[in-house]
Amino acid sequence: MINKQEPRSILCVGIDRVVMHVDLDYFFAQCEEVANPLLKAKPVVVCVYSGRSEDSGAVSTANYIARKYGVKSGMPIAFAKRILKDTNAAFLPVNHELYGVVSNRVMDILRSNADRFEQESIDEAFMDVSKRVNGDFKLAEALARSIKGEIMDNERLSCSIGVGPNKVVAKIASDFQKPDGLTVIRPEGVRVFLDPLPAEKLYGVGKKTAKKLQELGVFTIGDLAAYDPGILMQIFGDKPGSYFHRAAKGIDEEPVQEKGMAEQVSRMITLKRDTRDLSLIASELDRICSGIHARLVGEGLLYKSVGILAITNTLEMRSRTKTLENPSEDAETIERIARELLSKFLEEEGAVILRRFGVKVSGLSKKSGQGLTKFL
Ligand code: DCP
Ligand code: CA
Ligand code: CA
Repeated sequence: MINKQEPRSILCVGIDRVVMHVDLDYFFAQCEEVANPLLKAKPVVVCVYSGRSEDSGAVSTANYIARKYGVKSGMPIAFAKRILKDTNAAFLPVNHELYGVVSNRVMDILRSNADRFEQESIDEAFMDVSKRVNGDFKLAEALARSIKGEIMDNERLSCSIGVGPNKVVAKIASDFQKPDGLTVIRPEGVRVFLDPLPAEKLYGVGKKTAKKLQELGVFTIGDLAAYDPGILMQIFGDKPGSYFHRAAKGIDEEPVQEKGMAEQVSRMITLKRDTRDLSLIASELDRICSGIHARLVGEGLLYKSVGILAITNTLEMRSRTKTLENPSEDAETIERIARELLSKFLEEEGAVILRRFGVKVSGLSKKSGQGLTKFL
């Protein structure tokens, strides 16, 4: 039932708040399809190869054809290969550089269509559009269609959009119909929409929390909304308990706002075997650096320092950092400095043997021009 007593929003007096959540469909695999349209007819599986043996590693994502066979993110690659063995499936290694560049362009489109914008991950973002649609959900629906069109025309990518009175509802709505979905939930429809959904659909309810909730007899978001908030607070803590209660009722006043920047970006890997052989580590180093660079490109960031991180076979942590004179954006500099630091480190520490190795960049700043709409 709709609870008319609940306040809709305290942030936007006068007009209803209208929030969109946009999530690109099977993002990494769809980028691969756009780069090579012949893939569209086949199951496509994007893989993170660990390198320990030929097929070891996990599925990053798969297109919807592969998903029909049961392929899922996180599944072992060998398992996906078995499922798809009688098909013409394509197994591709992750290409973070490509996804970062595409994501960046899509985020620019979204930013240019929002009053306020918040990137949530490489393939999703929240947009507050209250002002530009004057609190009107019909206009918001038209805007969402036009955004889907703009992303399709410019990037050949499909996405799913949820529109709601706040972030919690918009996020669940974008996941409701996929791929190429559009789900609009008006304030008066929130409870009817949320109540029957499984509790795990609520942002912040992970597998562990869902299991605990089931033990309490809470299976749906409606069950959660009806549950005694005092007990939820006792079990999960004051803040999470009260969040679960309010979110389940569709109440959420979190503003849409650009997040503070990450302070550093780092990647770490476990080496195939413990070693101090520069050439063995260096081949991994290139891969790590290009992953870091893709993330920087994706977020439009410059870096000022490059460092290496090492965990020795006796599990000690070591690091070395070098700061540049000016902020940089290029990939080669990260690679070159990381190599220099590594070779100097191995030279200086004659006996050290590495078990894990990583690279980090810090001193991050936004590239100028980022965040401006296309019309400025
Ligand atoms: N990803 C990953 N490993 C996971 C989950 C995701 O590498 N376990 C990567 C690949 C995805 C991207 O993040 O393409 C975005 O994740 P999503 O959860 O949004 O999944 P998709 O975009 O692939 O699919 P969907 O169409 O369900 O949104
Ligand atoms: Ca997605
Ligand atoms: Ca996503």
